[in-house]
Amino acid sequence: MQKKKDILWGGATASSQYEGGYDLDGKGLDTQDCRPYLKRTSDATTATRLLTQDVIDEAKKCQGIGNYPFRKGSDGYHHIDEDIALLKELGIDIYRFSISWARLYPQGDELEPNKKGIAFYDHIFKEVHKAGMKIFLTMNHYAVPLYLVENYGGWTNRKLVTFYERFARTVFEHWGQYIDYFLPFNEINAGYFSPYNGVGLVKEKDKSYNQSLVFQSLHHQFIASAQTIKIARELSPKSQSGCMVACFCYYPLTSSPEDNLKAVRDEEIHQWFAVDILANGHYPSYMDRFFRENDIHLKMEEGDEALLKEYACDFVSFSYYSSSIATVQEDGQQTAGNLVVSTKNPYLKASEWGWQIDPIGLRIMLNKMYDRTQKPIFISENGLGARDQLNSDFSIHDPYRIDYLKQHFKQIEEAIDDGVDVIGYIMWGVIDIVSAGSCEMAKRYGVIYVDGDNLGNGTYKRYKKDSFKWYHNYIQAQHQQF
Ligand code: BGP
Repeated sequence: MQKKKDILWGGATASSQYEGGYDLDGKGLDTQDCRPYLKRTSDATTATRLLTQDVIDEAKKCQGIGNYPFRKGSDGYHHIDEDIALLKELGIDIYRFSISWARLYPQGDELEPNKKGIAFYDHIFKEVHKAGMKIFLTMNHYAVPLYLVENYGGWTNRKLVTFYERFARTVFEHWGQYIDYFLPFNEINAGYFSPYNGVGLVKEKDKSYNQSLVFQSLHHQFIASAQTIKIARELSPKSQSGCMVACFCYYPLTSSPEDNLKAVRDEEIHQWFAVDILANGHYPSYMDRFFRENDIHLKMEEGDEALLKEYACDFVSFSYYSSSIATVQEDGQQTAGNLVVSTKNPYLKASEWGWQIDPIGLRIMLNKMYDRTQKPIFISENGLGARDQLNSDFSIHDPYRIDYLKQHFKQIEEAIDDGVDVIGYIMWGVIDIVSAGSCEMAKRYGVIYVDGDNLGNGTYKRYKKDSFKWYHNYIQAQHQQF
């Protein structure tokens, strides 16, 4: 008899990719507001991930949206009520969204929050709750207040732990009663593979990243994550705390022992280390060798290890889009951000952005993560980025997205039957948002289409894609089985 389980079905946005209103109601500039749209080039992803001082200086000169897609996002700022009503109609059980740190603390180091920022999110929490959806909160989803980057060096500075704690306390004092699940950070391992996105590290021109700075920044985020869980347990005892990593699901390119060892090491260093620290409460032993071989000497403070141990998270989560290939062969590799990846898997088709479509990889990741942590698992991001077409009758036919979702949902069923304790699934970009990696609206994930382009032009009207009704019916049918 197949093992089945009723899980939560949801959708996600992120403040810097959805809200827009980048300078409204006192919001300060953040790192995402400084990322220019680049004509798609082969290294667009790598290029847009790099924050250098000249990129910041250029961005600060621009007083409007200009060439900065995140400043407009999906113009969510002006469509909140309409979007919440659409999500309610969609029938999702849970809505994942994030808070713009720079909207609550424009500089990041203030003692008191921005009152208009509080009012903005007060409305969102109350309306989502009123619409009957649970809340999965991402406290911080990439965007670091620019002031903290320029005046403190981003997360390289331990002072950010204090500022972050203040931000967390504000969030849980005001909205702890509405929060069902939360993540202190989105894809906390992004601090490794995309330091600009993750830890607000300004890259010196023509200098490779300083690994010590990257891992010291990550350590500060781990401490901030544990402190946030401590605050949440005090102010929002019913909420469940989580950690989240981007999962790469590495396959060895060949059956050679060298490629297999590379796949193990790549998965450890690119994703598992963050899970082992935040879910299991300690630095794993394999990091000792990595730190030694890369001459990394972490500075820890008295009590750090005890804090990580005491405030390990309740559930684990991950984003999954595609599997990757690990190999020691030089020619099989290319870089994206700080990551050396090889993307050619002859057994898989890829999206227009080269992301391989591998539903079985999702089942593999679910099994691996559950075996590793024995903690309940939320799939906090998954979906297909594609160039959807708005027709003259305002229909959008996206059978490719329905097929992608169908295949991945089948593998979630298989994983549950494998014995994995899956809590829920959250579709990324349930409303079209600006793509984080390639900085463009053209890469659409949603079941709800937003009529805007890469440079902020368009009506920003919302239209339901064919996948909207499909996802609605799928969720209803799932719940009816139990
Ligand atoms: C993850 C981010 C999301 C989202 C997703 C899709 O890394 O958490 O913010 O962007 O990737 O990637 P992209 O937007 O580059 O297509």
